[in-house]
Amino acid sequence: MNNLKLDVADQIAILTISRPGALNALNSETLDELNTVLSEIEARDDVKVVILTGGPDKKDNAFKSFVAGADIAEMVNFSAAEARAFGMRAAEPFFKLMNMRQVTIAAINGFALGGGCEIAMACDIRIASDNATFAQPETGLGIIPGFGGTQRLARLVGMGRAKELIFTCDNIDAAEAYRIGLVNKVVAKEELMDTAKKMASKIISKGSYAVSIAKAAINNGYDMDIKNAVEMEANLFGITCSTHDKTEGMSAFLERRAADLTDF
Ligand code: CO8
Repeated sequence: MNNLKLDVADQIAILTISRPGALNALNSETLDELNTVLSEIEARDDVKVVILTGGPDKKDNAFKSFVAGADIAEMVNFSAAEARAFGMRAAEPFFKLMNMRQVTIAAINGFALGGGCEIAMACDIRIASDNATFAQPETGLGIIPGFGGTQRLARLVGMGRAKELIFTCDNIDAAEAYRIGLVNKVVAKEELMDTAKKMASKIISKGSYAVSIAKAAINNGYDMDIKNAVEMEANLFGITCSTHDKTEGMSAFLERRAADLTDF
């Protein structure tokens, strides 16, 4: 991979977007690499959580950007058809982040602008460093958020705030992103990766198959009417009741011992 780095340890995959000369902006090659590597990760039983983050900048090697957006130099001459294809090229890996059986955490270590904010929103959980900046600057470039931003931002922070951010292109800092519900947590930048890994380890300590089924239940039910959604949940609950982990987890509780949860 030219633009991604993958490190796996302790059942956690750290996936680093690394385009040091472009503040990790997403070009076609990066999106394709992301699509491939996410499929490979989903097939691995030794990875339970994926942490997505940004690599250092080339100028001073400092971690100042998560992802500074889609690659403007690539987009500048797009025809309407090429732009649509580019949007769909991102949609596939973004849906993988959202729906893969592993939990995905965005560790946002700086600029999360345009497509950077959008890829973070495709993850299950967002943790930001206190130097992170968020914005949807697209309308200032004469385009709209095209990597799912008009849809996912409204779902996360509500329609009014999403419209304000998209219409004004305002930058917001990590504290404001937390206040409006765009991120789950804000920590000092030195603590970002440790915090993300600690959360990952806590998630891994639970029943991994149950976590992945809970993720599917939340995602699938979100856009359903409540009656069908609760029925779908009951069906998935039934599936979790047929697992080794359910027998082991409940027996361990009754026998006052630690559970050995192994399903995935
Ligand atoms: N694309 C390409 N290159 C970029 C991008 C980007 N999004 N952001 C930064 N770079 C490059 C710069 O051109 C520069 O390259 P070089 O050194 O060769 O000139 C290098 O990264 C460093 O950037 P700066 O010198 O500008 O660094 P500063 O610290 O001065 O500024 C900023 C940092 C404020 C982040 C600034 O770089 C900036 O404003 N970047 C653009 C942010 C932006 O507008 N992002 C949104 C892009 S549009 C988008 O994401 C649309 C998504 C949906 C597309 C759907 C298509 C269908």
